[in-house]
Amino acid sequence: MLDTDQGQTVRLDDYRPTDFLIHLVDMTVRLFEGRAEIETRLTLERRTGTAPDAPLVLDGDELTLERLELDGTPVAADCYEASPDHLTVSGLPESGHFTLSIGTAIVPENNTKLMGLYRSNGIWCTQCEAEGFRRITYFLDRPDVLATYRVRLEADRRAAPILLSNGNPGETGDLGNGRHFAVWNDPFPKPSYLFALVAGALDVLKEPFETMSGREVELAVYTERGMASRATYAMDALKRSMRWDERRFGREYDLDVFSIVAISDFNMGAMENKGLNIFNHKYVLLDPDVATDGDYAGVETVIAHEYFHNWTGNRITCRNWFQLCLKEGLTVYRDQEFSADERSPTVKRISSVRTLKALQFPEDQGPLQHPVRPSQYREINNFYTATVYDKGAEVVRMIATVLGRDAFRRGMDLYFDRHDGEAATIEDFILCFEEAGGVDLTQFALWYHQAGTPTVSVSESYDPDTRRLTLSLRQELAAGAAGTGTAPMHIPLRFGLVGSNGEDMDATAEAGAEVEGDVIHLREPEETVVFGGLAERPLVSMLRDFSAPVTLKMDQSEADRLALARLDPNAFNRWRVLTDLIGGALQEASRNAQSGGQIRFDPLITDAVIAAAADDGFDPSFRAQILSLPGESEIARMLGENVDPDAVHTARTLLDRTIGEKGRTVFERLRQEFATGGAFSPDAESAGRRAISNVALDFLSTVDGPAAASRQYAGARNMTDRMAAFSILVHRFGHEPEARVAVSDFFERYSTDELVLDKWFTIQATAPHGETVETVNVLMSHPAFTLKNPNRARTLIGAFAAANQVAFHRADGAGHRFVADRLLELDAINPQIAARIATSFRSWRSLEPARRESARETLAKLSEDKALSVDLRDIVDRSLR
Ligand code: B3K
Ligand code: ZN
Repeated sequence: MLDTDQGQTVRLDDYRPTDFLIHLVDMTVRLFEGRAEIETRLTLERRTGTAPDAPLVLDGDELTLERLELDGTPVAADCYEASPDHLTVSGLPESGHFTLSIGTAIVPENNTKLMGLYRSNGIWCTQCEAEGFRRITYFLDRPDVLATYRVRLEADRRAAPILLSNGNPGETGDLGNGRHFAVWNDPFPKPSYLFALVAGALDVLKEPFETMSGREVELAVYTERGMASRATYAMDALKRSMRWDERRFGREYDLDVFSIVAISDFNMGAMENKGLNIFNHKYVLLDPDVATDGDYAGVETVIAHEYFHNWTGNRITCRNWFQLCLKEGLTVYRDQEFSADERSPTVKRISSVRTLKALQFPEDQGPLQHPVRPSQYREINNFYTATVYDKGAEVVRMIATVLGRDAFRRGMDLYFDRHDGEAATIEDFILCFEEAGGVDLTQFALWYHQAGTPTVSVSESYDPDTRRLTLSLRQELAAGAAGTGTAPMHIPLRFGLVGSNGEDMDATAEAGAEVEGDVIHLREPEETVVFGGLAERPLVSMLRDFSAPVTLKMDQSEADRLALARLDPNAFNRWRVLTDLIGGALQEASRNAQSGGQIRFDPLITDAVIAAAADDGFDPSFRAQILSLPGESEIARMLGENVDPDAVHTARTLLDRTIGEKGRTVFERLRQEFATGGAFSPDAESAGRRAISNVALDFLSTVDGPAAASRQYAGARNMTDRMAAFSILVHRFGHEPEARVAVSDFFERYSTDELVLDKWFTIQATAPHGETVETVNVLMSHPAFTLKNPNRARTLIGAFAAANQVAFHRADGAGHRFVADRLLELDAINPQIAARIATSFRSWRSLEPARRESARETLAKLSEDKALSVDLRDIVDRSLR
């Protein structure tokens, strides 16, 4: 029996199907102030081959049983046992269908974990993934139990005029006493984690959508009162997502209605419940006055992601939670492809790779390392990680690279055909691509099973006499915390050989590793490839579009890299090569700052960055990416050991100033050309113009001081420009009066808008000074702050720990202790959020000795606390491992 209640380890090898099948779930939920009564009538059947006397063991979590009937008759006391965690029923029929009616009662108002049924600003709502349904009723709460649902909701009409659940709407009516009811039927068998209900006084934006086969669907976005006008972009993104999935993957929507509900207290971004997606309101509500371009892009991505789950996750779900990447990695891949098509593919790829490197690489290279498909866990909620999501998406992308676009699509079609209505596995998924592409993916599948970031080293030699280029390739995978294997992987390396005219040269692979079009398939620990017929020595452009999630080590001269930065026809690689050069320079500068040495930056590198920014041949959004230099955490990750965040900060600040000084005229021109004045439009091109104008302002401020940022702050006509200026003022000029004025002005302007206040907290929490520890401590007592709201906790404490290296790792340990104390407070309220924030300690071993010791002590002290939740203990103990 799978059981995580006590936090024991759950193992993939222990998986076995349930003894019973659940065919139909017929629920009645009666909502009252301070109480919810749930009656669940399950139609069950013993699975063929199961022992005739095997009891039914249902999962619960903090439940009390109020009533239990078998086929309409109360179950005798000696035939069942009920505890908060389990309901065990024996003496059940050996064969045929039978019904079990279970009564439970809960208090949604007291549910601060926000798992199961809870209330947010008066609205009843649910979150069941991964194991929240068992907090509502006793159930076989695991993803391989698929049932159809009929749900009847009853509530006071004034408190909850809107009553929603999964599927299609059924009967509605009056119950007298001011109460009413609504019935919902979901014909698609689904696991319990996709169950949802919402009840409350909500506003709605509705629009029709005609699917590709001509079916009418009613789309609805529900918001808290007065907020529906902020849902228009979300609605637009939803329609574009639906159309795109039809076009790109042939996937059509399948119910009569599709609803999104925006909620203010939510543990994550959003949830793909069948036909009734529930969202953190941050990913629905937008308005140019309160939302930045980043917020618009985020809404588009999350709306698409949750919608795409309807096929990858819901119609085909996961056999067990070890298969989480089957839905998450694949759905991230799909949403990335959508955004690439809707916006600029290169810029989208750059931003996905930045995310991967910022979040997944440190995870893969530290104590929280685990394979894309883990084989054991203590708390499944701690496995909704960058590895499962983002590296999972990279693995799917590599399958597409290995197969090519057409065969990949055939593989997806086969997957949808073959597994629709099933709970599938990674093996099922891979097999579809092996069949569709006629390829053997046995070695490739190691990407799912081996943790860690492989290093690929490349050296080159060109022989002008034979006109041959030899590439020597080596792959290495270090043994890491996960203890998975280190066997050589199948690594697809997209490449180009660039001539001095800036065009890719035609070359024939004459010997060595398999080369297919522009992809080298590296399979052995060491391989060479020989290319012939090259009239001149080419510039080797390797790992184009980041075709594999590896660390690339190129034995390439600075001159070649700088030439590639100018010439490479692959724009992604132009960005990468420049970023690598800058990254190298920042590492050296940080080491020098740490040892008291002199810091100087190679002018060839800084000039190359400025030249790329000035190049009108590129989109503004691409140029803004070039100018977004590696951040302090990224530099720390590249350094890998003995990190002193103060030294990193010094180096980074000096680089900004150096580029600001040298690039001054370029930045002034960019400001003139791209500073936006007209009406706000959220499209990618306009966003790109704002991005480059604001990054130019940032560089200019390093030289000219805060005046221009202050002016932009005061006169801004949209939140993107205002936030950019606000961030410059607080982060670069925190001790100047201009910053203090902006901090109080910002609060006054937006004091009634939670989502904007989140930005106010984050900007202050991420100010890179040691004193920010004290500032954040003071902000904890601000009337607008509460640990109970996950967004607030994340934007103050979470942002401080994740994005403020200098203060979080303050030399005297105050940052570590402050976060640890907050984690304990938060753990008592909402363990999932506490565990998530605690992952910021994950790279503690790479700190310099004094800070490392402070982090270790802090973690060790946390670990001694007997009262830690399973969630937080799991992260703390693994981090110490
Ligand atoms: N599937 C949800 C995440 C659930 C997290 C549970 N701890 C949202 C998503 O990935 O689409
Ligand atoms: Zn997802």
